Amino acid sequence: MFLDKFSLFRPNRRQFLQWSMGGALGIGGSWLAWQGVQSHASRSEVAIPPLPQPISPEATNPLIFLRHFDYGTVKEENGQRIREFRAEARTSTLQLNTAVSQVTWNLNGQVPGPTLRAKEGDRIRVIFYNRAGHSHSLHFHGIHEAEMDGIKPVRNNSVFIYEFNAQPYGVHLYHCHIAPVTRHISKGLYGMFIVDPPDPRPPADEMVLIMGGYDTNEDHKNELYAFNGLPSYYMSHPIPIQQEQLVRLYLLNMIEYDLAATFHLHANFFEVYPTGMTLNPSYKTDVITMGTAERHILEFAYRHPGRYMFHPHQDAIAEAGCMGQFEVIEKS
Ligand SMILES: [Cu+2]
Repeated sequence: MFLDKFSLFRPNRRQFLQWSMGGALGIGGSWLAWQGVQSHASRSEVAIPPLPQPISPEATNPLIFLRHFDYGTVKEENGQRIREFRAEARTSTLQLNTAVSQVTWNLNGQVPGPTLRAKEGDRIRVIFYNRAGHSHSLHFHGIHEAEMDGIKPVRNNSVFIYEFNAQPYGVHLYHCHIAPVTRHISKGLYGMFIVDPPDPRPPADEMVLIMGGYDTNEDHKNELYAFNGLPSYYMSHPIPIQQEQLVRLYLLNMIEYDLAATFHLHANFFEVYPTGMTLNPSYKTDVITMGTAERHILEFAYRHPGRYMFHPHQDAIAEAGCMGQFEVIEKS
């Protein structure tokens, strides 16, 4: 469905806030929607240490982004459950560190875009507004009809509504598919799309890590790298997790220009669920190699308290910003 002019589908103020802030309002909406997917009781079995204070509440904060899942607005139409998401392509400047800022093409003002989440079989509707200044699109991985494949440009100031069934279950992604795709992805227009299996996975501390690269001088190479948008952020702001708590990590490699990136976890081993498309792990390791757009579920728990790093084992990539730490809090 194509709506030629943005003015034909101008959101009201509340809708705009819901999809643009992604922060306080978005989290509230997501929490309500979550209850349709997983019972309250099972979630309460999971120990998640509080985040350090003070912390900015925006979804652009990597510590908030990490555990923030957007379940959309649930609607019933003709007896079918629909999850409706609102996404706006924008152009905005992101301060990568004290010295470097980058003009990003992004979704809802954040890099990566919001993590969209649904259950297998849900009908997904993504109302995509392009207000970025030039053409973009949203191409979802998964199974859908050709006209919903997101390779057609959506012009500036127009709207396209992507609608399809969420299938199959797994860790998927979305990204802009306008040429040159390498540039549109590396400038920030991508995010994760999680499709949960019909029977939920066991309770765990669930989080998202997306590896990305920034070509800051347009030389078709990456000068900086990041987990969840900001270089080295989790080095200075370690992710608190609890000792012996099962962590379920949804991991995606969105680094362009480099053929592959590895992911290594210190002082531990993780179970691998390839593309998140299995209910049982395939193998156990402590380094995994991923091409661009490859993604997996990793599960692990830490036996000992303390700080443990994670990073690609291509150390040049790690040292240019793709590096972080878990802070394992002693179980009380
Ligand atoms: Cu684009």
